[in-house]
Amino acid sequence: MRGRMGVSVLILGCAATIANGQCGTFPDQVSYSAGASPHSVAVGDLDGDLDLDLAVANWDGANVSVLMNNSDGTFAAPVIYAAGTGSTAVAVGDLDGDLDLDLVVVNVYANNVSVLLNNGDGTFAAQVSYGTGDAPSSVGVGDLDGDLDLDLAVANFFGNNVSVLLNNGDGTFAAHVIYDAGDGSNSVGMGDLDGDLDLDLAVSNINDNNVSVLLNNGDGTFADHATCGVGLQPISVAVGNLDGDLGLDLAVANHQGDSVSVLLNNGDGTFADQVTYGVGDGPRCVTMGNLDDDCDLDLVVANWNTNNVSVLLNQGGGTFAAQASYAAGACAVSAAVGDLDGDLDLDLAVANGCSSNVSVLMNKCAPECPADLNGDGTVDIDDLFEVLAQWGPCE
Ligand SMILES: [Ca+2]
Ligand SMILES: [Ca+2]
Ligand SMILES: [Ca+2]
Ligand SMILES: [Ca+2]
Repeated sequence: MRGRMGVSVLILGCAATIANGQCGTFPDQVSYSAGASPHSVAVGDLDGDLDLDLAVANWDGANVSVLMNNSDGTFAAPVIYAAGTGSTAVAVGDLDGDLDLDLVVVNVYANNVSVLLNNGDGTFAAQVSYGTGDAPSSVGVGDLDGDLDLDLAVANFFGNNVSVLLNNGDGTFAAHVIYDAGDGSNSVGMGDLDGDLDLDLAVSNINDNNVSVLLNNGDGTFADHATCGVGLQPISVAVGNLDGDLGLDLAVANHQGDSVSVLLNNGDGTFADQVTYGVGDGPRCVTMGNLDDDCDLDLVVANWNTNNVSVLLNQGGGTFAAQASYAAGACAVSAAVGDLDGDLDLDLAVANGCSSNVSVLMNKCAPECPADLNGDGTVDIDDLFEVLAQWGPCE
């Protein structure tokens, strides 16, 4: 969630056509125990065995759970590592440059972030914590100063600002530097918004009903922000190229508005007026991925009050079809996208804040015509042969 850089989101190559119906449906969930009040989930290959594992920040647990993929999209029991009080967000990235993925956890009550370095096998060293602003609530990971290591940007809810923590090159971090954002800064996304090859920041401000855009001066310092109006109580922002032209666009989940705002980049880091789309009740998180394999990015929104996720498929050009909703668990609060079962489409993992688990929803292709078993667009004798070929007791 929250616009993590490509470290945790796997965007697959795409095909020109979709065979036999619409992929990007998620009819079934399987839940896995995670921890006490999961609030954030991130995806990455944590143990280096080429499948995607899960990291879950647990608010009441003050810890982070790691769930290893059994290589088939099922997950082992969680292994829990201590973080700080109010663990509300987690992101993954190779912070110390040793080619494995490390964890950063945001601790809202502790006013810090926990960095947990990977031992190389998907186990993690004890946390090292770094101070942030007041009530940190979201983290983005990316190389902000262009020195080839991954830095951190943290949105501070009560601070009304964003903290930038530059990497010392070894997975330790310099003291944070504060930049003003807006009232109730609660989510940060990263991306090169103005096309000058450095990473900029987008911060949602829940009490101002807007998003602040902070452009990078090229050295990991940031200029004064500009703002863009969005919906009521923006609570999550994600960054990606939604319309396929130059310039990264924004998607914002509006908690009170029960909507997602799409802001298309004018190409220079300024944005066109929002277009809003309805989602479920009380959205808490928006993220992006090419779910239906048609070469553009779709939206996934986790809805707290309706215990589900909304999937909005991109119709091309950054306009979106009406949501389809899929059941998750109680108080769905965070969603992450990745190919969890290795079948080359993107699946969903959802953290459920009022239960102690995560939901995994595998991507399914819904047939346009169920009787067209061989997918050639016609129901005919060849489909009957498909049935005869499978004659006998079902497994
Ligand atoms: Ca793995
Ligand atoms: Ca590492
Ligand atoms: Ca850096
Ligand atoms: Ca830039």
